[in-house]
Amino acid sequence: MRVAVITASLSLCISVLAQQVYQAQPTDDVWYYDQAFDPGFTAILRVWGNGQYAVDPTGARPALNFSYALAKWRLDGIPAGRQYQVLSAQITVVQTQPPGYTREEGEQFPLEARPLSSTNFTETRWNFNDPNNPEVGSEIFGTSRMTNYRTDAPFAIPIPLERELFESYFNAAINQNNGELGIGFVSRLDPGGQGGTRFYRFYSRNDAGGRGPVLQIVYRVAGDVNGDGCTNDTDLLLVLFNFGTNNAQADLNGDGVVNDADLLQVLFNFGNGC
Ligand SMILES: [Ca+2]
Ligand SMILES: [Ca+2]
Ligand SMILES: [Ca+2]
Repeated sequence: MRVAVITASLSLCISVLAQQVYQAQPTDDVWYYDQAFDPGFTAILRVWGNGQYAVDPTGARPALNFSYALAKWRLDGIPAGRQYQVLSAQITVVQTQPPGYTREEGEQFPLEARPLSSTNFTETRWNFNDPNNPEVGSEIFGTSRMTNYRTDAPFAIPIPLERELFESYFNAAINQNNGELGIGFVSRLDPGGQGGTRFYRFYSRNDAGGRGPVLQIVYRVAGDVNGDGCTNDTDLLLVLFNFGTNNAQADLNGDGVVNDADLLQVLFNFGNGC
């Protein structure tokens, strides 16, 4: 009887804010290209590659055969000093009308979201020749989907991010980079074959219509079942009391069942955020 009462009261607080959602446009985005006009404040970012590579393999700055877009976000409202579990993450950009590529070309040569070596840039002080400009990493967090492709209107390009790849980058941004997270947009798509018009053109944060890139992250404090920001014995009990059920909040790894894998997540993160 006593256990039943405790279980009921724990279940009541289980639904409170366990998962949180961050969603925002970048604080800065720039068109990284040697001939870029108004790179910090252009309303349209442009990305292309050489058909084989998305990032110049010589390590040179993007010019002629390559064009990148850089963006950085400030992860406001997510406290440092704890580890987070990323449940899902996605960047959505909006392609201008009309696209310079077919749906098939978009699928074959997707837009890629990659890490940046630093967030040491701003659109107001952007200088193509600055030796400290960020480098685009080799890891690919996610590639674009052409599900909304159309030629008669701008369309949203979702770039779902690989949860496990992105999670450590997200944690590093919060705990080691003052909450700043940088993303490089690149693609292998080669404009050459289409008279120079076949490349990604998507709105920047400076678009008057507000159609700039949006980063959405669903996250929670790792191991924190009840969402109070601390992983402790309360969370342990919630997993134990829901053991064998499909309780969504206690199912920390999201595989549809509360079992020892979820218990281990609490134990490995015990004390996190407390
Ligand atoms: Ca910008
Ligand atoms: Ca907790
Ligand atoms: Ca589970």
